[in-house]
Amino acid sequence: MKQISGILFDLDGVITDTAEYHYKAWKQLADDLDIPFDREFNEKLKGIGRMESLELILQHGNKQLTAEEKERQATKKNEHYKQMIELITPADILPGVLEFMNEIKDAGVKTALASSSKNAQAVIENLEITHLLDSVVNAAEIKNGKPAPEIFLKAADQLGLSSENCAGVEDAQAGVEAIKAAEMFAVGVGDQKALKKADWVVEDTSQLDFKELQQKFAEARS
Ligand code: B16
Ligand code: MG
Repeated sequence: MKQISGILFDLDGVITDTAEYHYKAWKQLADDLDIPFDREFNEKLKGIGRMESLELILQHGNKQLTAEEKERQATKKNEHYKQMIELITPADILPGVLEFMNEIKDAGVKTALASSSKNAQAVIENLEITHLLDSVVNAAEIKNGKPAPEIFLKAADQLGLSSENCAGVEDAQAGVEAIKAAEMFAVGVGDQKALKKADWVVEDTSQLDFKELQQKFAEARS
């Protein structure tokens, strides 16, 4: 049976629900700029970097800003987001995730964080899970964000593993596409329809199970 050697995690929406804080911070920015913004539109921003997200919001509202003003708005959004994540504690880890990560460790499988967020380090420190991650990709070093495969390829590389032996876990469509573009096994967390490109979709994090993942991975690689 083909064994998994590495599991690469997205952060927002997989390990913890910082997606909600991003939503609140973008909503505030959109309200300030008189741009309509709802949860449906917010879905498009999941997994997408800060400046790319701002561009999508501005396009949506038919607004044009100077480069300087864009920088100012993005910084303001980030300051708001940083205030919210200061309050994160281990109680904010999504259901089942800690058990899943511990099972992975016990099985001797390596783990890495492949989050597009430049605030990921602060979040994992507040969640107290740094010891459960063998490697963390620095989002600032990534040139082509999700759906490009770069961040997942970099995570595998940092673990010294090749793509075919890795699985990635994602809640966003752009993230699942990035995992598949990296030729890895993709686990989607959330809506089956939205994440249809994933190799295995679970409704929520409480359904993540290492033995089941290993089974599905072996079937897909046989
Ligand atoms: P920051 P992930 C992504 O994290 C979020 O899903 C996305 O909404 C956010 O815009 C992006 O990080 C950048 O975050 O502004 O903190 O650098 O899902 O890849 O863990
Ligand atoms: Mg995510």
